[in-house]
Amino acid sequence: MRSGPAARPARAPLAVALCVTLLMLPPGLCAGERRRLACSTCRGIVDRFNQGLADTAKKNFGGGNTAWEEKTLSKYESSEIRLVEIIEKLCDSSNFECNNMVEEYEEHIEKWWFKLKKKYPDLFKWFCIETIEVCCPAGTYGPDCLACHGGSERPCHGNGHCDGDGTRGGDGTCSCNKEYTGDFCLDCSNGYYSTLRNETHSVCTACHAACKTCTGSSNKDCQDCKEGWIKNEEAACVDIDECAASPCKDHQYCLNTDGSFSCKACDASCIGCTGEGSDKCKICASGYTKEDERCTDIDECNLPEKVCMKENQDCVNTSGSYKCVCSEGFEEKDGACLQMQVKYLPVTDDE
Ligand SMILES: [Ca+2]
Repeated sequence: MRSGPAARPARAPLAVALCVTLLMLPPGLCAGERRRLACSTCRGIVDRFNQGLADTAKKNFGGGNTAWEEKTLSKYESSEIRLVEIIEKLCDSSNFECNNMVEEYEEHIEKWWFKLKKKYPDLFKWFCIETIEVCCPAGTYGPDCLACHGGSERPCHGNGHCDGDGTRGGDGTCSCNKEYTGDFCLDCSNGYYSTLRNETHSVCTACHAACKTCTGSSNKDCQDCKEGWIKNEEAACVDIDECAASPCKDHQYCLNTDGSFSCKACDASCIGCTGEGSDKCKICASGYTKEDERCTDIDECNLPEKVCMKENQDCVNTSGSYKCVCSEGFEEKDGACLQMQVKYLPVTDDE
């Protein structure tokens, strides 16, 4: 079951909003949208009514089963009190359309409650479709509830959505699911092929990833190859190895993928590379040297020749380089490492 008044027709919510708010628009333009909205409002009301029935049933059938209680309850069951309780909760106070509809047709709801609900237990059908005529039976559309394209039994042959289905709006045309196309959603879209087709049913199945269009499931059944694929000697669509043409930049390596390729950055230790990682460098970047087929960081601080020459200076090795920093207790001043001036902070009471 659909929940609450939010259950609007999926199509054109913006158009609905525009038509509801911009009343200066030509009325003809919005009539269809207004009719869709009216049905969705009515459906929301019936949903809330049924919710109200369930809520009041729970509330009042909790106790024992003495004769007195049964009599009182059965009286409550069809009482005006219960109806009023339910009607009060049919619309959120901010829902103008809903409150309007309930106010306009409250007498009908009362008549159904007191006289007709035994004979017509389906409130949606009685109220929304047959009495105030804002909805249509499923599979039909428009002011006169005509059958959707493909018939009211299985609109759009079960492969799409009928415009205005179940409302007094729309034009009954089909919006097909992505696998299907055509006025009746019987034909297969590009990238799909037919696995079943008879008078009433059509089933389309996805082609192989290599095909743009196809007649079967394998890459040999392609009519046209998708971009990034090419026909081989056996007339099968196979991946193009774009990397063979070296399409990437100097600091990148090429990664071939099915139907495509990508350029990825080389490791920081490389100048040029053939793949991911420091073992795929063409040449090692400065600060790195080849060790066990890998470009490995040079520890400049451990070289026989000292690299940090100044007095009171330490060497710190970094990836691909090194830094010279002043030793602990020394600070840099005018390019030299000088003893730090220790400042004594005034001691406060808090500490
Ligand atoms: Ca490729």
